[in-house]
Amino acid sequence: MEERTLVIIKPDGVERNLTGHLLKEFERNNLRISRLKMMQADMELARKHYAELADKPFFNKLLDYITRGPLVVCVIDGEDAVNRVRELVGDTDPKIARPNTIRTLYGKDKTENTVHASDSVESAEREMLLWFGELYDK
Ligand code: YYY
Ligand code: MG
Repeated sequence: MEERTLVIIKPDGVERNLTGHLLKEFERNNLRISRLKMMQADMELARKHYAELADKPFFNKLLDYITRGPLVVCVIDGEDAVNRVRELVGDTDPKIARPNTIRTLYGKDKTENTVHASDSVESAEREMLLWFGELYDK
């Protein structure tokens, strides 16, 4: 099914000049970038984005990291886009992700793992509204 998903190139990716390379990885895999912006998240936005993790011991560390510098937020479209993007991005922990995923190749650790990708169509809708302030038609 044709889907849309939200992808964020996180601060460690932008800091290490990986933005162009990572965007190209998605395009190379026949996924389409339909929205794109660079911005810095404030604490309020970061807290909303990661709301489901609020009770985790790493929550404050995660908020400090995700707000520390510019990030690139995009909407990516394509057939089965949510799962295909998650496959390209790999496991949360770069150490256990499959070989050749973005996180195995570039992630530093379980927090600084270079890219965010929505985990479901419902999460994607919520996150697109949060980051772009618009609802998308199905
Ligand atoms: O969806 P995904 O990003 O792969 O992982 P989540 O379990 O949703 O966690 C979101 C985010 O939280 C993860 O990308 C880094 C951070 N995090 C962390 O800092 N430490 C952990 N032990 C687990 C997750
Ligand atoms: Mg997640």
